[in-house]
Amino acid sequence: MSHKPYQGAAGGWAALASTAKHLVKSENVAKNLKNLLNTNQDHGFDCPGCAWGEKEHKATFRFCENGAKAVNWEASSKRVDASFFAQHSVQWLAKQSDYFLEYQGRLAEPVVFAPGSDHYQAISWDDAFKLIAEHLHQLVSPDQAEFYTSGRASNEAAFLYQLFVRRYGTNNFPDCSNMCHEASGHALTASIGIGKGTVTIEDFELADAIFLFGQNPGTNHPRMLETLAHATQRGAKVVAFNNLKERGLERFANPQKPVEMLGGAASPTTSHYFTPKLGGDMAAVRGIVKILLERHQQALRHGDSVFNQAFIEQHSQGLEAYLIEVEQSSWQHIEKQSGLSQAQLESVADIYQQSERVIIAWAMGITQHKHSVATINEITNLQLLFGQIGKEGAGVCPVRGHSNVQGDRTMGINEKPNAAFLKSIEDVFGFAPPSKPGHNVVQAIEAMLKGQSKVFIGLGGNLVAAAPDTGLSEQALANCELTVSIATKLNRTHVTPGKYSLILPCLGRTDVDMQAAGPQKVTVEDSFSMVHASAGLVDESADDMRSEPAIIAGIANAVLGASPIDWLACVQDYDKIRDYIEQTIPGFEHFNQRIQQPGGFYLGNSARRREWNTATAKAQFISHPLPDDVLPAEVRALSEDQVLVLQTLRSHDQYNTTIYGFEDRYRGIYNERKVLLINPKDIQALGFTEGALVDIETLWPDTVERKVSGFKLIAYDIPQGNAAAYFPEANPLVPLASKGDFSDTPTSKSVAIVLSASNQSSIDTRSA
Ligand SMILES: Nc1nc2c(c(=O)[nH]1)N[C@H]1C(S)=C(S)[C@@H](COP(=O)(O)OP(=O)(O)OC[C@H]3O[C@@H](n4cnc5c(=O)[nH]c(N)nc54)[C@H](O)[C@@H]3O)O[C@H]1N2
Ligand SMILES: Nc1nc2c(c(=O)[nH]1)N[C@H]1C(S)=C(S)[C@@H](COP(=O)(O)OP(=O)(O)OC[C@H]3O[C@@H](n4cnc5c(=O)[nH]c(N)nc54)[C@H](O)[C@@H]3O)O[C@H]1N2
Ligand SMILES: [Mo]
Repeated sequence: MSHKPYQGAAGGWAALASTAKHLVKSENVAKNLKNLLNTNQDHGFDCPGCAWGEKEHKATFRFCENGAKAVNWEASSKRVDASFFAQHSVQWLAKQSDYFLEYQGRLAEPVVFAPGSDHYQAISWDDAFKLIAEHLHQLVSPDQAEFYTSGRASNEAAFLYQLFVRRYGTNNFPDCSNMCHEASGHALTASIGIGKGTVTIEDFELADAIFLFGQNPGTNHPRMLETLAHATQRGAKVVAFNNLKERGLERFANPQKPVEMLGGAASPTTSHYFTPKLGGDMAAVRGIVKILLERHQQALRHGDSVFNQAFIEQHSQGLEAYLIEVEQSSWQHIEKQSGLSQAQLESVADIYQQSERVIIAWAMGITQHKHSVATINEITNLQLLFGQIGKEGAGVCPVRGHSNVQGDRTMGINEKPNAAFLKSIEDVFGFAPPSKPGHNVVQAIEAMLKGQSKVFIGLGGNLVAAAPDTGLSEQALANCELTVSIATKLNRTHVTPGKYSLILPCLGRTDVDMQAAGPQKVTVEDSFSMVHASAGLVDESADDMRSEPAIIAGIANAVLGASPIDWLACVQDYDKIRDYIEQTIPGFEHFNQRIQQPGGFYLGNSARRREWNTATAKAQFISHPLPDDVLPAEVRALSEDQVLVLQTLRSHDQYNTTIYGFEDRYRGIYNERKVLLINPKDIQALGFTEGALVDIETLWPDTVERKVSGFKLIAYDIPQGNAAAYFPEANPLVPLASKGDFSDTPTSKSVAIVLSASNQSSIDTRSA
């Protein structure tokens, strides 16, 4: 049976049992236990799982079930070397599932794919670097190369990488954050002058209310559950807005507290739960503000106020235009788009108004829509009305994904670098970096599709599987003259090579990184702007892997030579890279000293200090009209009546494109990934039965057929008209051209689909 509703709390015994299972599966039990004990502690490594922070890096056990999976996955004892590739052709590998590819073990030596053979073959590091240099030198312009980054890269690797790429001459930095929190960065920069969250982990202990929009912490940020359970225990209100009923947002038993587990007690993680329609959150917030505005206007008549007038006057601009927009939004529009009633939103407004300190957090349910930037501006407007930014226990909190995605941006992985950053590079390194904006993910794929970009280099990640329109993304890479992947595990991108292709195996967060000056540490930044050191423990010296900084330095040295930057010298001792970072990026003063502190140091946040780095030095109320519809008009125009809006999300057993297994325990889905979660009334209305297999097709105004086949219908507690399927299986359905306003983020949480009966079996070659 593939669907069996889960009755337990999130966490608990099942989480421990699952952790044990993953320990055994990686065939490395002793080594892994040692690793887990060192995760996120003073002298261990930063968890390669999510970007949640830690209050104090002191407790004995600082890992969660899914962090354990991430550690185990990396510390596999299995190996993918040249003999593996001699056995398996690229064509054969391309037919295997994502699960199969990653489970072959750690990439162990550099390999090259070249015309004349369908197999990757061994190549020396020097020859690999030379091949890259030849290709990059051949390009007519540096803008014909794309330099992708995934958010696991350390600060040191990311800084060196951007320095190399800018010295080479382009700002083509497509990165995972273009598909992730781009809208948060854009919207917050416009609203409050800094593109990061304003809260610290301590603020969660002080908040009277925590609002969570479009986030599934039970799976994706499990360490946050403890924070939430603790908040509800001390009487704070935790209000979730989620399109689905997610178990981790209801109850939590802490697997690290045996007493709680023996007693079978589970703490509630939320006090209130609302299930808006996909893309309906902006309307929901608009409704809350509309209610509070009416209360405010009433209060004014009695010489009182509901909004924080003093804050608004001293710190903000743009209120009037915004309030006109709010007044013009009709209740009919708000209720229809949000799927929530005025009465429900009244109850939320009550909680908001009664709370002295409010945090609003969000993740992909907010950022992967067409109107994501507008939604985040709207959330920020609400916080500004009440002065809920820049005081303890309050603020805005985009909960980041990859463990160092925020740090990578701080280090300059940014296709649109600001002038101050570029000036700093010029001052420190004595060359003028390019200022013309480069490509983001969607633009990079488009440029490769057109044959304009010819070289792709990926510092981690799995672009082909993570990007929208899988068929087009595969074509884009196949069009390239050279594709290069710096990676730990085999994935779909590696088996979609360009004419030439290199796989360069690198060390991960959990590995010992030995350089001339001894074992090295790296640094990362979490969602709360805390920067701390991380040092791995697993000795991989038996294999021919190199660290990310060493690989980048090798490439840079081959392409640019040793002047004006002596790349190879930089990696002998990463203190040197950190000295460069200190000289270039504000906030990193005494970098090498400060990372000695347990738990690291706080980078600071201007908005938290109520310094608004906007053009007028004020926080901005930014007004957008509510979209008429979450789908663009030209898409609606295509549809008959039976269109559903689809979101693509993560199961409990995956890390992005890495599939650990086939259990989505909290959602009660087992042994199956090709599923479509759908309201039982929709199943009936569309003439299907539960468990039936369907083909799913996208509605989009072009001639490309976007279709996946043999997905099983699962009746689920989800609003009518909405559906959900797993990423990356559903990525072929997301049109490349369907992207967020201002952010260009693929709209992975709002895809218009229609269903038809399938004659395919649910098992295809890629999913077993
Ligand atoms: N174990 C594990 N941890 C991870 C990851 C992983 O894959 N596995 N990925 C990492 C990364 S890179 C990221 S970005 C984060 C992702 O963390 P999340 O954002 O939690 O990831 P998703 O699975 O995309 O979940 C989106 C959630 O939002 C809800 N949702 C979707 N659309 C809407 C909407 O329109 N409105 C509302 N209110 N809710 C909506 C969905 O029901 C779902 O609960 O996690 C990070 N941590
Ligand atoms: N439809 C749909 N698409 C989405 C999303 C969605 O919700 N729906 N989410 C989007 C989001 S939020 C994100 S962040 C992207 C993720 O996009 P990516 O970051 O590109 O994808 P990952 O799956 O995290 O990358 C996994 C690969 O990274 C490599 N790797 C792992 N650890 C390391 C390391 O330490 N160093 C190096 N060099 N390589 C390493 C391994 O080879 C592994 O195969 O996907 C996006 N795509
Ligand atoms: Mo992400």
